[in-house]
Amino acid sequence: MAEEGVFDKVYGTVIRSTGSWYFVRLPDGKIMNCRLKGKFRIKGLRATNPVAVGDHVAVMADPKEPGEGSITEIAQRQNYMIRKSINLSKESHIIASNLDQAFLIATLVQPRTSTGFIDRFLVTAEAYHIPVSIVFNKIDIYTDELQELHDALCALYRGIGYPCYEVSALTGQGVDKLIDDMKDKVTLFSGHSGVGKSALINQLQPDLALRTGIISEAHQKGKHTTTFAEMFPLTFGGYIIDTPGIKEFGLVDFEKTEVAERFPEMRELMNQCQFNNCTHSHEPRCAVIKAVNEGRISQSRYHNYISIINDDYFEETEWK
Ligand SMILES: Nc1nc2c(ncn2[C@@H]2O[C@H](COP(=O)(O)OP(=O)(O)OP(=O)(O)O)[C@@H](O)[C@H]2O)c(=O)[nH]1
Ligand SMILES: [Mg+2]
Ligand SMILES: [Zn+2]
Repeated sequence: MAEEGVFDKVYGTVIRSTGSWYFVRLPDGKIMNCRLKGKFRIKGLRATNPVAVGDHVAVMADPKEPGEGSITEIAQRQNYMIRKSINLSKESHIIASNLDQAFLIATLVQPRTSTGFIDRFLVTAEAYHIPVSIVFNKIDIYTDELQELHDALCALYRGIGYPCYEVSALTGQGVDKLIDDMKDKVTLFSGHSGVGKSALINQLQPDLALRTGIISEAHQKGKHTTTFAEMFPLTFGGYIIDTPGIKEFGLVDFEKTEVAERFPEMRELMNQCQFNNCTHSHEPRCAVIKAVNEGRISQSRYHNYISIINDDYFEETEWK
């Protein structure tokens, strides 16, 4: 008689994916090392990774190999963050799924995070109503000039409704507040390579001892120290997902007319435009253009909006 339960389906959460193997955390806390069984194509979604960290999956244990098994099903995702590479491949990649919130880690130097990058990240998160906070890291190396820029950016994004944090993974400044707001939640850490995602996580939870990189002298950029996404439990409650640095944040299939809905400050005004299919780019009596001219909508946000609807990705060279 077959041992009862051996072939039963168990549900778990993907906590790490290296391409061919997936680590799945089971309800009893044990980790099962799984492969995919069968094809996992989700209708209408072309992504390079069929299964992402955060996915809730059904697994079946391999009766011959203890600790190993296969993923047989993916539960519907509550939400996910996805981006498209802007090189020729134009591949989409699911960064992580089933998130309570995302922290966009940004730095003004070493490396510089542009508002174009920030706004594309925010627009993607808005599609699934994933709350985003912007975490400005490396405040310990600010000059007076950078401090001024920082204050202006925090005022801008807080004004729109995005919380901003000011932290230093090096000195630990501001990290307590992050801990308060991460408790009992699944939080994604994302941003360019070298902004200090892993260093910050080490500050929050030193026993993880994640590998952190060095910033190259020549490019002032990081070198992709973290190479795959991974979810870690936090001793104070909740989970954190560390991810590899992102170079460009390309947007995945979107309708031109939908983009303004993902800019909260534009969303508020759109119904006052003369045309209900207004793209807020050239139309007469456009409430958004009027607000930009009157300084109620920031130039940089509008500039990034236009670059998104024109689908031309470029990094501004100057802060606007
Ligand atoms: N001065 C200063 N340096 C920092 C701070 N946070 C991180 N660093 C340094 O920045 C470098 C990159 O940090 P990482 O934590 O590896 O960056 P990351 O975002 O995880 O990079 P990837 O894994 O490549 O995506 C390391 O040399 C850190 O020591 C900070 O608050 N202040
Ligand atoms: Mg890292
Ligand atoms: Zn308009």
